[in-house]
Amino acid sequence: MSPRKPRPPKVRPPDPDRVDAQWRLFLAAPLPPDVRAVVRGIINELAPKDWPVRWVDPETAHLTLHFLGDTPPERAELLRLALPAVVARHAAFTLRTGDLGAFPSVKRPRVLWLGLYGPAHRLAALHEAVGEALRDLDFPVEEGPFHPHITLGRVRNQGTERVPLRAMPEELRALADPATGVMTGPPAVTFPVREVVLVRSYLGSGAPRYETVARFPLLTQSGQGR
Ligand code: 2AM
Repeated sequence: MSPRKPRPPKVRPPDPDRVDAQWRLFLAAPLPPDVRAVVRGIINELAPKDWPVRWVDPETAHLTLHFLGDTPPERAELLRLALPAVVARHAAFTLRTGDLGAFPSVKRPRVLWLGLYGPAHRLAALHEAVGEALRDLDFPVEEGPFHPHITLGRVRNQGTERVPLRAMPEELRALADPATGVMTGPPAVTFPVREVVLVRSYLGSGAPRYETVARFPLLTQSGQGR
């Protein structure tokens, strides 16, 4: 009998339940149910267009502040210790939902988003302070301008959808007011930003699953940071 040919080792995707697994983390402001309902409404309206877009689950829509990526769990612990004081120095504030748009542009859409209005300086200051704390802890922080938005969907490279990617810019433009070029969103919903959450995301074959691993309250009138 001839010796069996050794099998090549199996390559498995990293198992997020392994004790030494890295945590894929990001920091975000959570959205209340009425804003998630706005997100759901927009997606319900746009999904029948059959664009090559992977729509988000409205239940987990959020406003990303910083994406941290794969992080050893013990480094997440550092964030749990450092961020409460940083975030609590900022007073809670109110934002409102705005118009629709695309990154990097309507001509080359990769991400479809719902914009936000409100005290941009408050949000920018919070984003900057958290970014500085992350840098102090040697976390990678994305440089460049911060464009606060709620992601609605991400464009796939190639879809099996009826409408190909190349038709999207024109169809997006058709949604815009011809005079202003603005893709007007649904009536504005106002919502408070009262906390920043540290979220672990689990990637799989379907939509990512998100788990909030820490909450950092902003300062509220009671002075309790909540
Ligand atoms: P988004 O809010 O613009 O969609 C979790 O993946 C979150 O982190 C997403 O909501 C996503 O941004 C944000 N994010 C930022 N940079 C990312 C990157 N390089 N890879 C994956 N997600 C990123």
